[in-house]
Amino acid sequence: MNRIFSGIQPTGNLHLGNYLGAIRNWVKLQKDYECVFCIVDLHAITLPQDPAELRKSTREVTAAYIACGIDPDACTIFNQSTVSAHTELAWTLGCLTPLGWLNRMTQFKDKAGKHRENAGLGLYAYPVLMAADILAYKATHVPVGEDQKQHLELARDIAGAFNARYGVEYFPLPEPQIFGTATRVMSLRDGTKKMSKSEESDQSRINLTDTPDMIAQKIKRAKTDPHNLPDSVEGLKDRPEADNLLGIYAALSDRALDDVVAEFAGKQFSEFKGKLSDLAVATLSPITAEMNRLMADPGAIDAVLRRGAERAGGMAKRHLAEIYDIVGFLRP
Ligand code: AQP
Repeated sequence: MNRIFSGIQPTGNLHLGNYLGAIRNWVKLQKDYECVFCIVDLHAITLPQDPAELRKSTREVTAAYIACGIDPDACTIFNQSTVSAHTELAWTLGCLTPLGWLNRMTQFKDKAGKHRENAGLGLYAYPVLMAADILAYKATHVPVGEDQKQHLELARDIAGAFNARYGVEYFPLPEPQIFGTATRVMSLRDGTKKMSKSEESDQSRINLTDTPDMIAQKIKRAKTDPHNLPDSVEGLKDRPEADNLLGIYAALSDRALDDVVAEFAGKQFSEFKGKLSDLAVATLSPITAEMNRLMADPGAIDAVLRRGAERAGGMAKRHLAEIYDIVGFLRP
């Protein structure tokens, strides 16, 4: 059976982008694939994190996975730091990753900003750890949002470099799976910027923990432009905010973008925003309620993670032993 690996960083509130670009797709895939879903806490510390918040977010992301419909009995759910094979394999893979490949990664450039010299080695090496996450399970498919496409291409290159260096066909080349109309949900304050957990303004995103009132307020205040809504998808060109809001509507209602554009053609933003708000609340409220219920019992969440760590750890350890044999490490 084909195997999926994917993960989310416990770096703050999960938002609509994480839901539409990632988790919602995982829910649909779980019946057709063997699934390994990780809470990537090692990636989280590539930027400074408060330890107590990191622990809380790790449980919160776990609760979100389950509340969105991931079945913890059928899928493996665990936090990355509990399986040491990720960091061990990252070293082996790092030794065959040319710096030139890493220098091309746009996420590093974005996150390191102008202070590149002060950025940590971890932030720079992040894509190698991500390759190790995927390859430790010999995953064949990786469902992600559009923003992770470049990292995934690098993971494929690294898998190919390992196979070529050792003359083996050990790693499958993992296929990216980028689905739907909301592969890149943009900020509500600026339609040219990705909706992100680490963006300072909470008004820029809809969090999975927001109340219906908060969702409605954020959509009401979302940036727009002075025109009415267009009557064709081509009319969304150079109108990033309209494009984003209509794209969110299409994704939430599981409809094609042109269908949604036709429905709201010529309408004012205010009317459309009311409908979008109702749809977002109807979709997210049951998830928020279930997350709150799950978060009230941290012991049960930890039990899911413990079970997941055992399963994931067993699989990754077996693969790591095979990899070490290929590399030529003596295991006396
Ligand atoms: N805006 C988005 N639209 C669509 N998909 C998105 N994803 C993230 N943002 C969007 C997808 O969510 C998964 C998990 O992402 P992550 O937590 O590993 O980190 P990220 O991509 O860096 O997300 P953030 O919110 O921007 O986190 P911070 O601010 O901490 O860096 C991935 O599949 C991603 O594609």
